[in-house]
Amino acid sequence: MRFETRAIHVGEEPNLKDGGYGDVAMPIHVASTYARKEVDQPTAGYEYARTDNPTRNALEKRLASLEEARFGMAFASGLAAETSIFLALLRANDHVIAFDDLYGGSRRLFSQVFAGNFQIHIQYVDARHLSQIENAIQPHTRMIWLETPTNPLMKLCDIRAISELAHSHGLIVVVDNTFASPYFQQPLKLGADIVVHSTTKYLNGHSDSVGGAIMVSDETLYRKIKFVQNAAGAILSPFDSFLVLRGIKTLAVRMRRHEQNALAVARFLEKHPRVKQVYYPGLASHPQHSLACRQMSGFGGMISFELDADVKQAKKFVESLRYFAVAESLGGVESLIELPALMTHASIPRKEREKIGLSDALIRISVGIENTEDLLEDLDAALATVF
Ligand code: P1T
Repeated sequence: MRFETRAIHVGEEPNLKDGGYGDVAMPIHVASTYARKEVDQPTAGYEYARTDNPTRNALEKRLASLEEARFGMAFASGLAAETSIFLALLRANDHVIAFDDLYGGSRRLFSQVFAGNFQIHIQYVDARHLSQIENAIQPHTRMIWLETPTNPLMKLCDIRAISELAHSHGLIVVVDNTFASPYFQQPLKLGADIVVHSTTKYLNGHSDSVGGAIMVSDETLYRKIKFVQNAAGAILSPFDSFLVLRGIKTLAVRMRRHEQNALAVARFLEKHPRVKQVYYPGLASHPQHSLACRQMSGFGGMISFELDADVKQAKKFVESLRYFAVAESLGGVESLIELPALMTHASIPRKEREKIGLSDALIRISVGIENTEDLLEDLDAALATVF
């Protein structure tokens, strides 16, 4: 099965035997527990819904198939998935090398919870440069944590080269693949060990569910993380599992349309005289455009940019738009816009933001799948209002 077919069928095959009804959509199994005929023999393998639930298991099978992984696990949020990786694989005094441009909530979790309370040492480096990762490796280093493209500055890192370096030192490579989605990038195939997603974004795609996912092929890693999924219990609910199963069916068509609109918006912005800088890996002007062409099969729907303006004017611009809601999050069918320094990345200290080039006036767009002309006209009109 190719990607589009797996996205519709895997995990949701109609059951036409054993008294099955032949449902073409997976039922939402709501039971919290499962009755047994015999005390020590769970019926049909299910015991308690934190451990396993048929609706969540169906989604987990599909999630694995999208990244061509052997195993998938669904969590209550992207950050719950990230937390489960740390709990499963790291101990006090371990050292983690992380890309310095990450979702603000991930940096907050790493710096304020795991470094702050659990003595896990996090070192942020510019992972665009392999030498920076190489120089950061220490005897206690266990893991390299990457986003590519990054949130919000759309920087890329070379997953294959970093994985080769990491494995020569016995390190685990984690890639947060939320921005690209498995439709445009499959990190496990490039050598990464673990893929993590916020399913809140493209995988669900409709801004109506918060969730997270982990995909792995190594069985030892799977067993450790699966143990924590049950032991710590940050699982995705049956209803949210249903929503994500449903959302994924249209992932391929949505991603192509997100990209088509994003390319049009990026080109429009790049040509506008009051736009200083556009960060989109699909533009030839992006410094890592050739890496994007090599590593990704498409460039996605996320763009960030700088107006030739101060924060006040940037705020006025985003508040003047008609179709772009001013909101955190991304990856839904509707276009969203925000100022990362004041919203999604406000928890990162200003000095740290400045170090990575995240200015107060940076604007980030999650380009939706609306009509392209409507979006361009809206942006044009808002720019005219400000300037
Ligand atoms: O929100 P949650 O489902 O817990 O996912 C966290 C997360 C993880 N990784 C990336 C790359 C993300 O972008 C996010 C969440 N990001 C936003 C809410 C945002 O607006 O950037």
